[in-house]
Amino acid sequence: MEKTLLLIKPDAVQRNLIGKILSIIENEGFEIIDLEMENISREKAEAFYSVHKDRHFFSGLVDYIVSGKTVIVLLQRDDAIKYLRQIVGRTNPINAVNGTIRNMFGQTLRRNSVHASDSKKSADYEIQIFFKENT
Ligand code: FUP
Repeated sequence: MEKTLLLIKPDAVQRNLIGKILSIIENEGFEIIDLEMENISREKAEAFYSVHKDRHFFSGLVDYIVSGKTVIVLLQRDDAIKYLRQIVGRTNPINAVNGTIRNMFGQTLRRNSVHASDSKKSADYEIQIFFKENT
């Protein structure tokens, strides 16, 4: 079994989509092994997105993720990282395949409803930011 991290971002929390998104996740065979809802601090957000720190969109991305509550979900499943990326869909909702989470709920490139770890290395890094006791 493999672990991965899902964030339900402020745009989706504000539109009352937590239940719908978690229901999709559970129906796809993931086990929710831990879950928290918080206003992510700027410090944690900058660490979480540090891979993007030199990109033009970094400050806007950090401002957005700290703008409201986020649900942070630790998941487990066979092939969890790749499978979650598949059901989440492409980064920009405009490009996301029909039926994927970002296709159904995403609003813009930034307000794309969810985050999913993109590799084993980033999953390990992202999980320890929020769930130190699970690493
Ligand atoms: P993803 O792994 O699909 O979440 O996408 P990236 O790691 O490429 O981007 C991280 C986040 O930055 C995305 F959720 C959307 C946001 N982003 C912008 O806000 N503007 C951009 O120009 C590119 C990405």
